[in-house]
Amino acid sequence: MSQASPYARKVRIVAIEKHIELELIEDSPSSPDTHVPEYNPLGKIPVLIMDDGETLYDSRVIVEFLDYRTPVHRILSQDHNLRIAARQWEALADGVCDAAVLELVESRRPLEQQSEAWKIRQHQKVERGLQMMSKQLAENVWCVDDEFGLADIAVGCVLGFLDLRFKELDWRKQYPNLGKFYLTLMKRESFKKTAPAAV
Ligand SMILES: N[C@@H](CCC(=O)N[C@@H](CS)C(=O)NCC(=O)O)C(=O)O
Repeated sequence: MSQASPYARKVRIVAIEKHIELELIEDSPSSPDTHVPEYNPLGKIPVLIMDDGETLYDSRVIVEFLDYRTPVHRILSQDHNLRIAARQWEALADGVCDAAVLELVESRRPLEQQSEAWKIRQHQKVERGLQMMSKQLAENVWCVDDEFGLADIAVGCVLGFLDLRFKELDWRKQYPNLGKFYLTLMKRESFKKTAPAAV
């Protein structure tokens, strides 16, 4: 995992909320000497390496696995409709992360190789995603059924990632309800302990 990865943060938060201890191994998948592809053919983090050497990826599979390992503080409802609602939130939040990462990677290429159209396309996904999150959250405390769960964790992770890598976006100004929501999340130990440090 990497401290800055929003997907790895999602898994770490779920583990903390559920009191499951994980040994964290840091590995940057973009570094030439990365070991990630030995555990995940897609070369992406997070990967969960189990005691028997079996591996699980991606973050969505890992959080489901962790949630079913212990009934302590379930983050996914047993109710089908609520579960689908949470998964939809997660898909939206992760999709915003995916687009933000693609935009970031493109903007780090040599200027003459960058595609402005590609960056705009990704950025629009980020903007539309934020708009949808704000609209769906409205003035509710939590994303689904007035209960803290996976949807809130996923949204919190993307907001934290935007703070880290897209400071200029100023999403709090545009969407005060998301700002209030993130403040509530940041009161939790799991969010405090996993807050990404600027690198
Ligand atoms: N859908 C995956 C996304 C994971 C992902 O894209 N992780 C990034 C780090 S933030 C990564 O490993 N990128 C390396 C690469 O794409 O080669 C998940 O939820 O785990």
